[in-house]
Amino acid sequence: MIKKTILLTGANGEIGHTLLEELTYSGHSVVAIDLQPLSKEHEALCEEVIVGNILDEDVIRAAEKYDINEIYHLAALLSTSSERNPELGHRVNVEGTLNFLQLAYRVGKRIGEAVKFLFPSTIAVFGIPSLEDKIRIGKVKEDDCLMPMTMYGVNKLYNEHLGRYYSELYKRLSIEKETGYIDFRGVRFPGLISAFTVPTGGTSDYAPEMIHAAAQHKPYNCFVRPDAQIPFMAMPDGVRALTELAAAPAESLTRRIYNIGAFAPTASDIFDVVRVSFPDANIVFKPDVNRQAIIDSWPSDVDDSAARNDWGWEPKYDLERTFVEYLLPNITRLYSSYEL
Ligand code: AKB
Repeated sequence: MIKKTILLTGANGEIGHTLLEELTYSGHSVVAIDLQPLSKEHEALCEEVIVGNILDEDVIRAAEKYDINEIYHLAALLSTSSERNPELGHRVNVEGTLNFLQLAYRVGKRIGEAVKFLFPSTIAVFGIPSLEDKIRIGKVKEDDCLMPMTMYGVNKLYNEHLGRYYSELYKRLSIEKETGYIDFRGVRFPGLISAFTVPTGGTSDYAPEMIHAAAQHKPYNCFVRPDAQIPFMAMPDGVRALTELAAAPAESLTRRIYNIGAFAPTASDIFDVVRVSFPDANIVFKPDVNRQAIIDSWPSDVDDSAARNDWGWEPKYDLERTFVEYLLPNITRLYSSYEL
């Protein structure tokens, strides 16, 4: 294995923790960025932790001194948070990404090789006008229904184009060769479910919130209808998707952005599985009209055949395996250690 230097933004977030562990256990050197300091255990895994805002030039400068081979740019303001503060969402999601694309370009030029830029995009880039259409359309392909209904979806779709632009077209009118310094690749994540962290500010949060509340014997008001349906994925599969896409030979890739799927339960399917493990779970469906509308605009599932064909994507966890093998053992241990 060749040891790489990897820059990880949003290291303290939902995906960040698991990805940091995975990258460092695989022997790579990780420079982490987050608004908040990392736990002592996570900090110990890193070459350096830069605590600060991705919009701050000092933060960019501190990261740029490293000869970075790969960037996993996870820092973002999720869909509900961006909908509550669209201008802030735009600044964090678009200006933040632009900062790191420019950093990747400068580092790539300095070290003379393309910096791989791994980008977590989202099913929020899709926008379906009505529930009838959602049912009729079923699984969406990458280029279908790209009419996002949230600031977050708009930002992420634009970032996908920025990544393509910086990889293929940036400064194309200059005399010197200026492309080839960034190799941008991304997956469109469905809702992610982690045993260790509960996301903040997303709209797919009802699934992880329901599960974590039940495991802590806390009541939970689910903010979507029982029939609400979008795709979900267990965190280990999500992290593996990013690292497998990073490792894929460039010749095998036919696109820069891929759909990835795993399972597509309704909220009531999740409720049923939760109740098997936690029969006393106190979950009530109290739909919030606005958050429900966001979920209704996202597809019920994705067609991920391009990822399967090009780089062998295959989820290991369906809903049942996510519960039985990943969530239950870890979540029970997590909350029983809190009770000690
Ligand atoms: C959100 O709900 O905003 C995210 C997403 C689906 O991208 N989890």
